Amino acid sequence: MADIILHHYANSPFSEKIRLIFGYKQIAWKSVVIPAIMPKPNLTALTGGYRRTPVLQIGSDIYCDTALIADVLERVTPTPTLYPKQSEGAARILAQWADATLFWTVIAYVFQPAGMQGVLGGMTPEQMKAFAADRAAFRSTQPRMSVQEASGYLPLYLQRLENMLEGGQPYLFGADASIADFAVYHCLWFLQLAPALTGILEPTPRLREWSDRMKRFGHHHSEEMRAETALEIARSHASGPLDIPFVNTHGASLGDRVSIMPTDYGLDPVEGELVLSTANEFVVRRTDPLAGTVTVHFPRLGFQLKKI
Ligand SMILES: N[C@@H](CCC(=O)N[C@@H](CS)C(=O)NCC(=O)O)C(=O)O
Repeated sequence: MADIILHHYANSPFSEKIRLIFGYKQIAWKSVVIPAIMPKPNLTALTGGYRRTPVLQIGSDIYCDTALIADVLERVTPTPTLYPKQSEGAARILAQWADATLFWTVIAYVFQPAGMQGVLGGMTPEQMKAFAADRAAFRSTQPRMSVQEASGYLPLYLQRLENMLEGGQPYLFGADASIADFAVYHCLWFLQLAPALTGILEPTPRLREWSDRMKRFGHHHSEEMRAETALEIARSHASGPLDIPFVNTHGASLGDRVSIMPTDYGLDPVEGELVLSTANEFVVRRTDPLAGTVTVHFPRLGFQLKKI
């Protein structure tokens, strides 16, 4: 199999979710560091416009969104599993909540003056201005949560998570880690990049211990890769087999030209030829001057497909 390549940057919470899954599953990976703000020409050459972080690449297969990336890593290395049978449904639903609700609450809480130093501390005033402008456009499609609101919500959410650990079990759904642990973890990891704000975790000691336990999975072995090398790999590999049954809920057929984009924020559409639509995945093929012919995969949940 071709190398497993993660396009990411250090301070990205969703990237930390995937880096920690590499640690959990002991998957060796290549690391391509991408810019935190637009433009990201080498990344969008691979995806066709999708700019969110992270993106996974295996040969010329490009996987967008960490919900799908987690499923792909489960296929590549099934053990230890992210989806223990007895809790799979609940774990996936809790993960979806954490990736949306908990994530944006933590973001709103951290981006107050006392927290900003921790997460943006290394930036010059110009870089901070560019970052703020980029993110304002990026999330303009959703209502903005105030620090006051976030300060009220977050203790409640943390207490609910603490309650889940009350029986003394090591992970949210019992003896084994699941996708829910990784989705909740990346939010708390980001919060802890702002030491001035971590007092909010004081009333939840089990959650703090759980977070330390999660951190110990580490990131396993990675090697830096240049973006140009990743593009060369995309150009020189054919995509993997797509022999999964076709599920049509959009009136689009295989071979149609379609556009796919997220439904929440960062609404950059990706156009291509529909080559697969399964119960939980959309796949398009497109050709790019830098990346060659690539196959771009999206999860069905959280994405919108339109026939062009
Ligand atoms: N649902 C997406 C969310 C990804 C996301 O929001 N990532 C943030 C960074 S952690 C992002 O894209 N920020 C803007 C950027 O990096 O350009 C996923 O699970 O991958």
